[in-house]
Amino acid sequence: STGGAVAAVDLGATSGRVMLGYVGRDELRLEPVARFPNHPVRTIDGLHWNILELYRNVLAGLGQALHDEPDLSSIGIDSWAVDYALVAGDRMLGTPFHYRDERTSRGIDAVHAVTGFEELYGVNGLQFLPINTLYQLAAEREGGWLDRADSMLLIPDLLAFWLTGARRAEHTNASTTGLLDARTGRWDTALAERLGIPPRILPPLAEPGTIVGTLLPAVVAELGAPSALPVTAIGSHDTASAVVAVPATEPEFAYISSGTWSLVGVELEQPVITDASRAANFTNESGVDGRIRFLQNVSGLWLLSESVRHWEKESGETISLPALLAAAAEAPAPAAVFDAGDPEFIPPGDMPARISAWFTSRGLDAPRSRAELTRVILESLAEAYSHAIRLAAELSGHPVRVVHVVGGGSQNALLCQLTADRTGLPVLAGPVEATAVGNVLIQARAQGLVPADSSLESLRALVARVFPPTRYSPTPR
Ligand code: ADP
Ligand code: LRH
Repeated sequence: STGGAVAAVDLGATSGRVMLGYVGRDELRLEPVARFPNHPVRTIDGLHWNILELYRNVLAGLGQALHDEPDLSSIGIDSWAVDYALVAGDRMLGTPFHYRDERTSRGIDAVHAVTGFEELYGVNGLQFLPINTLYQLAAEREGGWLDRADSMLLIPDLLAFWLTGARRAEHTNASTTGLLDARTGRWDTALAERLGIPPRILPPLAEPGTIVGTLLPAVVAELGAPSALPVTAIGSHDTASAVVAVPATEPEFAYISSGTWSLVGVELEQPVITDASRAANFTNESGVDGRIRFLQNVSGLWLLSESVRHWEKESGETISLPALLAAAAEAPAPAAVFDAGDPEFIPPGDMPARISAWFTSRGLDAPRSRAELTRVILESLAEAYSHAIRLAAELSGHPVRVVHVVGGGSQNALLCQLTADRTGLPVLAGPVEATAVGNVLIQARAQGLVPADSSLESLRALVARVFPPTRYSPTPR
């Protein structure tokens, strides 16, 4: 093989992994090195990520990766979006909050007291979501935390800082903060100032494919790494990396990046920021190579995983996901679906009760068993996908003839089939680890393991050859 190896760190809200990626002209191979759960922790001041535990697992995984493959040429890091640490000098100010923490509701009032949603959307082009970084930062203002900080580092940028000492804001993830101007791609420092967010805490932007820095001496010693090993900026927003690895072979596709959340949309060259896209609550996030991810965040398998978590806590049993999905496939199709994107389903809690209440409060029959509840979650997600794909095509004028599903949820055959049925379009499922694949590919291109001028289309063709997707056709009616 003429290729080389890179390491991808991919942290999802459900689990994290470190993978080795081997890439050459016609070669693409991923080897899992470490996988670890991501359990948030509630303390007296709210819900947090266990960031040190995650970092410990990342270091252990990278050490293992270097043991397995001493010729590693680069490291790339991605995670879920919007969350951050405040940093003063080398010190992290407190433990990062989880985007599902309740304090965001205070931030929404604080932001909208200064600027209306319409004006905000005109700048950042983002769907209204209570989790967006600017609402979180606005909630920190009262505590005086922002005055103490000299940097706000998004989660992948924080880990890159710990590994290299360099403070950057990778562009794709920065676009989820709400503080980036969607047209210029720069921080809107005037907006930040008006919201009481000191512009000095917004780090210089880094583009995917550029070098963030090389490992600090202490990290080199701990990992047994070569001293010049670089951290390369990739699409550090996990969804941006997942979209890079969609195995599309023709341009008229929609994608669903399916994990804890479902991100449903199309890829565009230019943002769509119109009254209609605002009314439809569509987001324009930055993609790799200057592309726009025009999508809607319609909640996701969180609805199911949080239900399972509740049932397991209540009963003390361990629930098998494959068995539950098999039972859901046998359950009758529900007469009605619920709005999977309703913000009332964002906070953690008794999800089965919340979903049942959605039906009973409208005079509808609630699901009567775990299988029925699972079925109605999947039907509701599929309906939301279908709606979002139709809107994405209408609002952007981008035709859609096939739907690609990538991520952990692409293994859910029932959900893929329901998506094909409700959209009336063929669904192509996989790869499961699309995010890590996209992470690996952008590092590989930066390192010259594939030609430096490889387009996303040629990278996607390689993914399609190596990870042929599973096809689901709409059931004829
Ligand atoms: P994240 O990146 O948000 O952590 P993933 O892409 O890892 O999420 O996807 C996690 C989801 O994948 C789980 O919530 C689960 O619903 C789904 N999943 C994982 N394994 C399977 C499986 N064997 N069959 C069906 N679905 C699965
Ligand atoms: C998916 C994801 C999504 C965001 C959410 C916070 O993991 O990054 O794109 O909306 O997490």
